[in-house]
Amino acid sequence: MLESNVVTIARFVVGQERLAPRTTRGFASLLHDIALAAKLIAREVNKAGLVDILGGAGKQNVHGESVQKLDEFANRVMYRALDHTGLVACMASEENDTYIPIPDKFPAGDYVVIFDPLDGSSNIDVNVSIGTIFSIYRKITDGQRGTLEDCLQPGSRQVAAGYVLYGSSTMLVYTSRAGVHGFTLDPSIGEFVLSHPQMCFPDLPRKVYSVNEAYFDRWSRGQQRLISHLKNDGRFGSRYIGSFVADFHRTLLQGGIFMYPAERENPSGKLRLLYEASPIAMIAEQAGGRASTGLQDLSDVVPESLHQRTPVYVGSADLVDLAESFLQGASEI
Ligand code: AFP
Repeated sequence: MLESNVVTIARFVVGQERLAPRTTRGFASLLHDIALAAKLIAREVNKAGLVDILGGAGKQNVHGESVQKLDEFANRVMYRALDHTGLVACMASEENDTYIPIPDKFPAGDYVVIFDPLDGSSNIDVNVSIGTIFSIYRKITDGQRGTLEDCLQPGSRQVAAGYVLYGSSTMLVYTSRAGVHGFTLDPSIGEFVLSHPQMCFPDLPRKVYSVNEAYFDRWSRGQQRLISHLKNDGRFGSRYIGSFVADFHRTLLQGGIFMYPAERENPSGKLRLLYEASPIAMIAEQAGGRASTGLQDLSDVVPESLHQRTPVYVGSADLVDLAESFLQGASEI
Protein backbone atom coordinates (compact mmCIF):
# COMPACT_ATOMS: atom_id res chain seq x y z
CA MET A 1 0.00 0.00 0.00
CA LEU A 2 1.23 3.54 -0.79
CA GLU A 3 2.31 5.72 2.11
CA SER A 4 -0.55 8.09 2.89
CA ASN A 5 1.39 11.26 1.93
CA VAL A 6 2.54 10.00 -1.49
CA VAL A 7 0.49 11.38 -4.39
CA THR A 8 1.35 9.75 -7.70
CA ILE A 9 0.84 11.64 -10.95
CA ALA A 10 -1.99 9.25 -11.93
CA ARG A 11 -3.88 9.97 -8.71
CA PHE A 12 -3.25 13.72 -8.94
CA VAL A 13 -4.41 14.07 -12.56
CA VAL A 14 -7.71 12.32 -11.91
CA GLY A 15 -8.32 14.68 -8.98
CA GLN A 16 -7.51 17.68 -11.20
CA GLU A 17 -9.87 16.81 -14.04
CA ARG A 18 -12.85 18.68 -12.70
CA LEU A 19 -10.63 21.81 -12.39
CA ALA A 20 -9.20 21.57 -15.91
CA PRO A 21 -11.90 23.05 -18.15
CA ARG A 22 -10.67 21.85 -21.54
CA THR A 23 -9.79 18.25 -20.70
CA THR A 24 -11.85 15.06 -20.75
CA ARG A 25 -11.48 11.77 -18.94
CA GLY A 26 -9.04 10.61 -21.63
CA PHE A 27 -6.61 13.33 -20.62
CA ALA A 28 -5.52 11.42 -17.49
CA SER A 29 -4.71 8.46 -19.67
CA LEU A 30 -2.84 10.64 -22.17
CA LEU A 31 -0.68 12.15 -19.45
CA HIS A 32 -0.06 8.68 -18.06
CA ASP A 33 1.21 7.58 -21.50
CA ILE A 34 3.54 10.60 -21.70
CA ALA A 35 4.82 9.87 -18.18
CA LEU A 36 5.54 6.29 -19.21
CA ALA A 37 7.48 7.52 -22.26
CA ALA A 38 9.41 9.89 -19.95
CA LYS A 39 10.44 6.99 -17.69
CA LEU A 40 11.73 5.00 -20.68
CA ILE A 41 13.67 8.03 -21.97
CA ALA A 42 15.05 8.75 -18.47
CA ARG A 43 16.34 5.18 -18.27
CA GLU A 44 18.26 5.60 -21.55
CA VAL A 45 19.51 9.10 -20.64
CA ASN A 46 20.94 7.68 -17.42
CA LYS A 47 22.83 5.09 -19.44
CA ALA A 48 24.26 7.69 -21.87
CA GLY A 49 27.49 7.99 -19.88
CA LEU A 50 28.13 4.30 -20.47
CA VAL A 51 28.10 4.86 -24.21
CA ASP A 52 31.78 4.04 -24.62
CA ILE A 53 31.25 0.73 -22.89
CA LEU A 54 27.94 -0.14 -24.54
CA GLY A 55 28.70 1.37 -27.95
CA GLY A 56 27.91 4.86 -29.37
CA ALA A 57 25.20 5.83 -31.86
CA GLY A 58 25.62 4.17 -35.21
CA LYS A 59 27.82 1.43 -33.65
CA GLN A 60 26.87 -2.04 -32.54
CA ASN A 61 26.23 -2.64 -28.83
CA VAL A 62 27.49 -5.64 -26.92
CA HIS A 63 24.50 -7.65 -28.12
CA GLY A 64 25.38 -6.96 -31.75
CA GLU A 65 22.34 -4.62 -32.12
CA SER A 66 22.79 -1.20 -33.70
CA VAL A 67 22.55 1.68 -31.20
CA GLN A 68 20.18 4.59 -31.94
CA LYS A 69 20.98 8.22 -31.26
CA LEU A 70 19.25 9.23 -28.04
CA ASP A 71 17.06 11.88 -29.69
CA GLU A 72 15.87 9.38 -32.31
CA PHE A 73 15.18 6.90 -29.53
CA ALA A 74 13.21 9.49 -27.54
CA ASN A 75 11.21 10.41 -30.65
CA ARG A 76 10.26 6.81 -31.26
CA VAL A 77 9.32 6.24 -27.63
CA MET A 78 6.98 9.26 -27.60
CA TYR A 79 5.39 8.17 -30.87
CA ARG A 80 4.94 4.55 -29.78
CA ALA A 81 3.47 5.61 -26.43
CA LEU A 82 0.73 7.61 -28.19
CA ASP A 83 0.01 6.12 -31.64
CA HIS A 84 -2.35 3.31 -30.61
CA THR A 85 -4.29 4.80 -27.71
CA GLY A 86 -7.35 6.04 -29.59
CA LEU A 87 -6.92 9.40 -27.84
CA VAL A 88 -4.70 11.20 -30.35
CA ALA A 89 -5.82 12.79 -33.65
CA CYS A 90 -2.27 13.40 -34.91
CA MET A 91 1.16 14.39 -33.62
CA ALA A 92 4.05 16.62 -34.60
CA SER A 93 7.65 16.25 -33.46
CA GLU A 94 10.68 18.49 -33.70
CA GLU A 95 12.45 15.46 -35.19
CA ASN A 96 9.98 15.00 -38.10
CA ASP A 97 9.66 17.23 -41.17
CA THR A 98 5.87 16.89 -41.48
CA TYR A 99 3.03 16.23 -39.04
CA ILE A 100 2.56 12.61 -37.96
CA PRO A 101 -0.80 11.00 -38.77
CA ILE A 102 -2.16 8.12 -36.68
CA PRO A 103 -1.78 4.88 -38.67
CA ASP A 104 -5.07 3.62 -40.19
CA LYS A 105 -4.86 0.40 -38.18
CA PHE A 106 -5.39 2.39 -34.95
CA PRO A 107 -8.39 4.48 -33.92
CA ALA A 108 -7.87 8.25 -33.77
CA GLY A 109 -9.03 10.55 -30.98
CA ASP A 110 -9.48 14.21 -30.28
CA TYR A 111 -6.11 15.37 -28.91
CA VAL A 112 -3.23 16.80 -30.93
CA VAL A 113 0.15 16.18 -29.28
CA ILE A 114 3.20 18.20 -30.26
CA PHE A 115 6.60 17.43 -28.76
CA ASP A 116 10.31 18.02 -28.74
CA PRO A 117 11.44 14.54 -27.69
CA LEU A 118 14.91 15.52 -26.46
CA ASP A 119 15.64 19.23 -26.25
CA GLY A 120 19.24 20.29 -25.67
CA SER A 121 20.57 17.03 -27.06
CA SER A 122 23.94 18.59 -27.90
CA ASN A 123 24.46 18.64 -24.10
CA ILE A 124 24.25 14.86 -23.73
CA ASP A 125 27.94 14.26 -24.35
CA VAL A 126 28.91 16.62 -21.52
CA ASN A 127 26.42 15.20 -19.01
CA VAL A 128 24.33 18.39 -18.80
CA SER A 129 20.58 18.23 -18.12
CA ILE A 130 18.26 17.82 -21.10
CA GLY A 131 14.49 17.62 -21.44
CA THR A 132 11.35 16.58 -23.28
CA ILE A 133 8.71 19.25 -23.98
CA PHE A 134 5.07 18.52 -24.85
CA SER A 135 2.03 20.49 -25.84
CA ILE A 136 -1.57 19.26 -26.13
CA TYR A 137 -4.40 20.80 -28.20
CA ARG A 138 -7.88 19.65 -29.24
CA LYS A 139 -8.51 18.82 -32.89
CA ILE A 140 -10.26 21.70 -34.67
CA THR A 141 -10.95 20.18 -38.11
CA ASP A 142 -14.05 18.09 -38.85
CA GLY A 143 -12.49 14.96 -40.33
CA GLN A 144 -11.94 11.79 -38.32
CA ARG A 145 -8.17 12.19 -38.24
CA GLY A 146 -5.97 15.18 -37.47
CA THR A 147 -4.34 17.30 -40.15
CA LEU A 148 -1.58 19.89 -40.37
CA GLU A 149 -4.20 22.58 -39.63
CA ASP A 150 -4.86 20.96 -36.25
CA CYS A 151 -1.16 21.37 -35.40
CA LEU A 152 -0.95 25.04 -36.41
CA GLN A 153 -2.84 26.52 -33.46
CA PRO A 154 -1.71 29.44 -31.28
CA GLY A 155 -0.45 28.63 -27.78
CA SER A 156 -3.56 30.21 -26.25
CA ARG A 157 -5.54 27.17 -27.45
CA GLN A 158 -3.38 24.64 -25.62
CA VAL A 159 -5.29 22.30 -23.34
CA ALA A 160 -2.15 21.32 -21.46
CA ALA A 161 1.62 21.60 -21.68
CA GLY A 162 4.58 20.26 -19.80
CA TYR A 163 8.18 19.21 -19.76
CA VAL A 164 10.35 16.47 -18.36
CA LEU A 165 13.77 17.42 -17.01
CA TYR A 166 16.42 14.71 -16.98
CA GLY A 167 18.66 16.16 -14.31
CA SER A 168 20.10 15.01 -11.00
CA SER A 169 16.60 13.60 -10.65
CA THR A 170 13.91 13.27 -13.34
CA MET A 171 11.04 15.72 -12.98
CA LEU A 172 7.78 16.08 -14.89
CA VAL A 173 6.15 19.53 -14.68
CA TYR A 174 2.76 20.16 -16.30
CA THR A 175 -0.25 22.42 -16.42
CA SER A 176 -3.77 21.83 -17.67
CA ARG A 177 -4.86 25.41 -16.86
CA ALA A 178 -5.31 24.62 -13.18
CA GLY A 179 -1.89 25.68 -11.87
CA VAL A 180 1.56 24.23 -12.52
CA HIS A 181 2.55 21.06 -10.70
CA GLY A 182 5.88 19.24 -10.52
CA PHE A 183 6.47 15.52 -9.95
CA THR A 184 9.77 13.81 -9.20
CA LEU A 185 10.48 10.29 -10.41
CA ASP A 186 11.02 8.04 -7.41
CA PRO A 187 13.22 5.30 -8.89
CA SER A 188 12.49 2.97 -5.97
CA ILE A 189 8.80 2.68 -6.99
CA GLY A 190 9.11 3.78 -10.64
CA GLU A 191 6.45 6.48 -10.19
CA PHE A 192 6.32 10.26 -10.59
CA VAL A 193 5.24 11.59 -7.18
CA LEU A 194 3.99 15.08 -6.41
CA SER A 195 6.94 17.12 -5.11
CA HIS A 196 6.19 20.70 -6.24
CA PRO A 197 2.45 21.54 -6.06
CA GLN A 198 1.25 24.95 -7.33
CA MET A 199 4.56 26.22 -8.69
CA CYS A 200 4.88 30.02 -9.02
CA PHE A 201 7.75 32.33 -9.97
CA PRO A 202 9.11 33.62 -6.64
CA ASP A 203 10.02 37.26 -6.10
CA LEU A 204 13.48 36.92 -4.55
CA PRO A 205 15.82 39.88 -3.87
CA ARG A 206 18.56 38.35 -6.07
CA LYS A 207 17.49 38.30 -9.71
CA VAL A 208 18.87 36.13 -12.51
CA TYR A 209 18.95 36.76 -16.22
CA SER A 210 19.70 33.93 -18.61
CA VAL A 211 20.89 34.53 -22.17
CA ASN A 212 23.78 33.48 -24.40
CA GLU A 213 25.76 36.72 -24.11
CA ALA A 214 28.34 35.57 -26.65
CA TYR A 215 25.84 36.80 -29.26
CA PHE A 216 25.81 40.39 -27.90
CA ASP A 217 27.20 41.93 -31.09
CA ARG A 218 24.50 40.25 -33.19
CA TRP A 219 21.61 41.76 -31.20
CA SER A 220 19.44 44.83 -31.80
CA ARG A 221 20.29 48.04 -29.97
CA GLY A 222 17.20 47.53 -27.79
CA GLN A 223 18.38 44.08 -26.68
CA GLN A 224 21.90 45.36 -26.03
CA ARG A 225 20.54 48.23 -23.94
CA LEU A 226 18.35 45.81 -21.98
CA ILE A 227 21.37 43.69 -21.01
CA SER A 228 23.42 46.77 -20.09
CA HIS A 229 20.50 47.94 -17.94
CA LEU A 230 20.33 44.57 -16.11
CA LYS A 231 24.11 44.62 -15.50
CA ASN A 232 23.96 48.14 -14.04
CA ASP A 233 20.91 47.37 -11.89
CA GLY A 234 23.07 45.71 -9.20
CA ARG A 235 20.55 43.02 -8.23
CA PHE A 236 21.23 40.62 -11.11
CA GLY A 237 23.37 37.55 -11.50
CA SER A 238 23.61 35.59 -14.74
CA ARG A 239 23.14 31.86 -15.42
CA TYR A 240 23.03 30.05 -18.77
CA ILE A 241 23.05 26.29 -19.28
CA GLY A 242 22.19 26.19 -23.00
CA SER A 243 19.44 23.64 -22.45
CA PHE A 244 16.03 25.34 -22.59
CA VAL A 245 14.19 23.02 -20.19
CA ALA A 246 16.95 23.27 -17.58
CA ASP A 247 17.27 27.07 -17.96
CA PHE A 248 13.49 27.51 -17.74
CA HIS A 249 13.17 25.16 -14.75
CA ARG A 250 15.74 27.19 -12.81
CA THR A 251 13.92 30.38 -13.80
CA LEU A 252 10.62 28.94 -12.56
CA LEU A 253 12.11 27.89 -9.22
CA GLN A 254 14.28 30.95 -8.59
CA GLY A 255 12.57 33.71 -10.59
CA GLY A 256 14.23 35.84 -13.25
CA ILE A 257 14.09 35.94 -17.03
CA PHE A 258 15.27 33.63 -19.80
CA MET A 259 15.90 35.16 -23.23
CA TYR A 260 16.68 33.83 -26.66
CA PRO A 261 16.57 37.07 -28.68
CA ALA A 262 16.31 37.84 -32.37
CA GLU A 263 19.59 38.57 -34.15
CA ARG A 264 20.22 41.08 -36.94
CA GLU A 265 20.95 38.30 -39.43
CA ASN A 266 18.41 35.94 -37.91
CA PRO A 267 15.30 37.85 -36.78
CA SER A 268 13.41 34.69 -35.74
CA GLY A 269 15.98 33.54 -33.20
CA LYS A 270 16.59 29.83 -32.66
CA LEU A 271 13.80 28.34 -30.56
CA ARG A 272 10.80 26.66 -32.20
CA LEU A 273 7.38 28.17 -31.57
CA LEU A 274 5.36 24.95 -31.44
CA TYR A 275 7.81 22.57 -29.81
CA GLU A 276 9.56 24.84 -27.31
CA ALA A 277 8.14 28.35 -26.94
CA SER A 278 4.35 27.81 -26.79
CA PRO A 279 4.33 25.03 -24.18
CA ILE A 280 6.85 26.82 -21.95
CA ALA A 281 4.82 30.04 -22.37
CA MET A 282 1.67 28.33 -21.11
CA ILE A 283 3.50 26.98 -18.07
CA ALA A 284 4.98 30.41 -17.36
CA GLU A 285 1.57 32.11 -17.54
CA GLN A 286 -0.01 29.51 -15.30
CA ALA A 287 2.83 30.06 -12.80
CA GLY A 288 2.07 33.79 -12.64
CA GLY A 289 4.74 34.81 -15.15
CA ARG A 290 4.74 35.94 -18.78
CA ALA A 291 6.16 34.90 -22.12
CA SER A 292 6.71 37.23 -25.06
CA THR A 293 8.40 37.45 -28.43
CA GLY A 294 9.62 40.83 -27.20
CA LEU A 295 6.84 42.47 -29.19
CA GLN A 296 3.71 40.41 -28.37
CA ASP A 297 2.50 37.63 -26.08
CA LEU A 298 3.93 34.34 -27.32
CA SER A 299 0.56 32.64 -26.78
CA ASP A 300 -1.07 34.89 -29.40
CA VAL A 301 1.30 33.99 -32.23
CA VAL A 302 -0.51 31.94 -34.87
CA PRO A 303 1.95 29.47 -36.39
CA GLU A 304 2.28 29.40 -40.16
CA SER A 305 4.52 26.37 -40.33
CA LEU A 306 5.42 23.47 -38.07
CA HIS A 307 9.06 24.37 -37.56
CA GLN A 308 8.64 28.15 -37.26
CA ARG A 309 11.13 29.85 -34.93
CA THR A 310 10.57 32.77 -32.59
CA PRO A 311 12.48 35.02 -30.20
CA VAL A 312 11.63 34.11 -26.59
CA TYR A 313 11.44 36.15 -23.37
CA VAL A 314 9.99 34.15 -20.49
CA GLY A 315 9.95 34.39 -16.72
CA SER A 316 8.77 36.70 -13.97
CA ALA A 317 6.08 39.02 -15.35
CA ASP A 318 7.79 42.29 -14.31
CA LEU A 319 11.03 41.32 -16.05
CA VAL A 320 9.29 40.29 -19.28
CA ASP A 321 7.45 43.65 -19.16
CA LEU A 322 10.82 45.35 -18.70
CA ALA A 323 12.32 43.49 -21.68
CA GLU A 324 9.39 44.51 -23.88
CA SER A 325 9.82 48.15 -22.87
CA PHE A 326 13.38 48.05 -24.29
CA LEU A 327 12.45 46.14 -27.43
CA GLN A 328 9.18 47.75 -28.48
CA GLY A 329 9.79 50.82 -30.55
CA ALA A 330 13.52 49.98 -30.75
CA SER A 331 13.09 49.02 -34.38
CA GLU A 332 16.67 49.87 -35.40
CA ILE A 333 18.19 46.39 -35.46
P1 AFP B 1 20.39 21.58 -29.07
O1 AFP B 1 19.18 20.66 -29.04
O2 AFP B 1 21.04 21.64 -30.42
O3 AFP B 1 21.34 21.28 -27.97
O4 AFP B 1 19.84 23.07 -28.85
C1 AFP B 1 19.27 23.39 -27.62
C2 AFP B 1 18.44 24.61 -27.76
O5 AFP B 1 17.46 24.44 -28.76
C3 AFP B 1 17.79 25.02 -26.44
O6 AFP B 1 17.55 23.93 -25.61
C4 AFP B 1 18.73 26.01 -25.85
O7 AFP B 1 18.08 26.97 -25.04
C5 AFP B 1 19.36 26.66 -27.05
O8 AFP B 1 19.27 25.71 -28.11
C6 AFP B 1 20.79 27.02 -26.84
O9 AFP B 1 21.29 27.64 -27.99
P2 AFP B 1 22.74 28.37 -28.00
O10 AFP B 1 23.74 27.27 -27.93
O11 AFP B 1 22.76 29.09 -29.32
O12 AFP B 1 22.81 29.29 -26.83
